Amino acid sequence: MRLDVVTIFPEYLEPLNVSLVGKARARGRLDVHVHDLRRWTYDRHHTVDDTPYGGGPGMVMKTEPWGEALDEVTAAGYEAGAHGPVLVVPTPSGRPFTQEVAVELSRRPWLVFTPARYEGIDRRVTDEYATRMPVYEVSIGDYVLAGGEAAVLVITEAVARLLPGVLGNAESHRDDSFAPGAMANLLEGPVYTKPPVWRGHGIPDVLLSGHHGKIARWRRDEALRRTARHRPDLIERCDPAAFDKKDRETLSNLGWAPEPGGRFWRRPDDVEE
Ligand code: 6GU
Repeated sequence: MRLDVVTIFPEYLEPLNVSLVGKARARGRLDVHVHDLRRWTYDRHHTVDDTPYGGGPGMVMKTEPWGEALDEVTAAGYEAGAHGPVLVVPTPSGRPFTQEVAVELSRRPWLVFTPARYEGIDRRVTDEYATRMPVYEVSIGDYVLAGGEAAVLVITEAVARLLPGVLGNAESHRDDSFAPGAMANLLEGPVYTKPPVWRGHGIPDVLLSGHHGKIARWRRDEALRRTARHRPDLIERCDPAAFDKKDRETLSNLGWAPEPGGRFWRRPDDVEE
């Protein structure tokens, strides 16, 4: 997979050299190119932004540097043999970046990122490139960052670990909390390793029982408990067919009940814990 990132802070992308993404690069699974947007400015101050039409606070990133940068970066990629580019535009007004989007992006051969600072990029830039390639405008969560660079790191890590031969173990992401179809999209419960007692804290006996069925059931109940507490929306969104008899019993013990229609489970407000 080829990645191009155009940014006014190339040094912000340094973490792409370490850890999992760095290893993916070293193994030749990822070919990363970071470009300084200011290379495509020609005034003394290397201006990349200007005041917004219609007034208002903040600055907007100008069309020309982005246009020239993206033309040159895509041309260089094609010349190097890349094909099928996708433009990934990190923005708080994008659609939510989910595991599903990560899986989709991991199947593309070439991602071009345009992290913006200020109030974002002049709309005409995305409109222009949307005539040439798919455009993904994505947000990594309901909060506002000063720029899209951190989002590029997040997206790249989520995508890189899905590339064949990067994680080492193909099983490793099958039961990711948000993998499509995973454990009915439950959060994962707690995990433990040696020593068996640490500062007086033991581990649940069942994990030492050697009884695989009981262990699997315990893990499932812990996942249900954790999801019900931290992400009740995931429980409500679940197809009830994804819950077996014991799941229903566990949810009921946690204060959840099936709706009359049977389609959704909802936690009554008056239940503790
Ligand atoms: Cl992708 N960019 C910025 N600037 N803020 C964000 C975001 C992206 N996702 C959530 N907040």
